Amino acid sequence: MVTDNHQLLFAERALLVEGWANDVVFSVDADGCIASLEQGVAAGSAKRLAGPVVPAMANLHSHSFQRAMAGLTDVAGQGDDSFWTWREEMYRLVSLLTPDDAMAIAAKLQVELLKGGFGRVAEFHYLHHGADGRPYDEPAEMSLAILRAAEQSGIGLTMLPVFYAHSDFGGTAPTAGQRRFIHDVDGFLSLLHGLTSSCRSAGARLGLAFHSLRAVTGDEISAVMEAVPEHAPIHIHVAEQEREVAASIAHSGRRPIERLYDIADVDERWCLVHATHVTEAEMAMIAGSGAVVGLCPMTEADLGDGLFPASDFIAGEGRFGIGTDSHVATSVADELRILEYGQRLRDRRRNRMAGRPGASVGRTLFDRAVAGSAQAAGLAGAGLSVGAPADIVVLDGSSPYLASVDGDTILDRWIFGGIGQVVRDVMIGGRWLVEDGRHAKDEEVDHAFAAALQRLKA
Ligand code: NGQ
Ligand code: ZN
Repeated sequence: MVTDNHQLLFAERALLVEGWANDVVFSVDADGCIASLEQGVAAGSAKRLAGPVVPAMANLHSHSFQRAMAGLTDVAGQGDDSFWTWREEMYRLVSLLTPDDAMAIAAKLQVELLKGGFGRVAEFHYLHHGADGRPYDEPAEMSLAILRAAEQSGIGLTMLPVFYAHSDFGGTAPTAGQRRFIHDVDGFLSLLHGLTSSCRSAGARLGLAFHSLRAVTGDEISAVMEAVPEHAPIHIHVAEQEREVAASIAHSGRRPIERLYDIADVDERWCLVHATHVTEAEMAMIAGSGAVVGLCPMTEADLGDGLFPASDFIAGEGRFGIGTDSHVATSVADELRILEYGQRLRDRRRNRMAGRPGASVGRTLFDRAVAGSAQAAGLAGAGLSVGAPADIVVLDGSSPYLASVDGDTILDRWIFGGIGQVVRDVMIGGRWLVEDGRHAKDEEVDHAFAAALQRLKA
């Protein structure tokens, strides 16, 4: 129902910023924001939503092109397969991708993410140049492909162009496989500034990233930081693999996270992606700085990274959010479930991420990830409240698993129940993008994606 350019929506149950509420009418204004929220009221003329309502989650870490290789790197090689042998296979895909491929894969991924309960994606984008390593005539060609994909899918986008200059600590020259990623400081800043207006007109947020301490020197970080716009989110991969920790210590005598805090004034703008190999002192430093740790639990498991001590980190009031990174999974539930399960497998105990007795693990994980992911994506707030964007996920109320429960148990069933496709409808910025499990652009997106995969196979 639409009145005065306002849409009225009714939910029997909704997870608002202040908690679960019953019989809620949301009024969504023409800008796609929640103009008012009334609880304990009759539906009246409002459109009845088909199940419990939760906020859409931001996905804080994506390399969208890697969706094309999901499930294609699980054949044993000659030696000791690792993150680094996987990276060689990933570089092979990098060598083949055109801007059209990148767009088709990103659009498909974004539609899948919407159906998995994500409303926004932070794209950690480092594939900048042509296959020979030379910039395109339009230097932002590859970034623009991501923006176009987001226009097609409708997902919220936080664009993070990545500065990448070297292959290892100490400013080592990049390898041939990395040539599509490389800038000097000036080249990177001109890409960043060039993207400002395209992002603004596409409604995307713009931040930036340093690929890793392997890929940039301390001096380069300092030079880029001088030119970073206020409030821009800043992301970096850090301490994901033990080899990186060893190389960091060999180079500077410091572990990667220590080294990062030596070099930069890390604060709430920062997202430390993975931070897998972290000491207690480093965890306290991260928590104290207000930075978010960007956990990508399915990819971290896939790549054999190791286990982030998440239960200790939240006990110390550390902030985390979730990303799908290489996209071997595309849903909120898969990421949160394996995050908890990793802690259980390590401890041989249950319910590790609940925080306090009596708390639902699903609710604890969901609330903290919603807040941390929004912060890392550069959003001013998180969750459903007056003034916030209407980024709404409607779970399937016709599922007997959900219809029979209430409150936090809805989240536990979704995350831990293994109950199939639970996300039914998704509204982003006041627009319905997924309805009854389908996206309006499914056919064209699938068609272009299939063609890209065929081309990449040939
Ligand atoms: C990436 N991905 O940049 O895509 C990395 C691998 C690297 C993950 N760390 C490459 N999951 O770190 O050098
Ligand atoms: Zn990554």
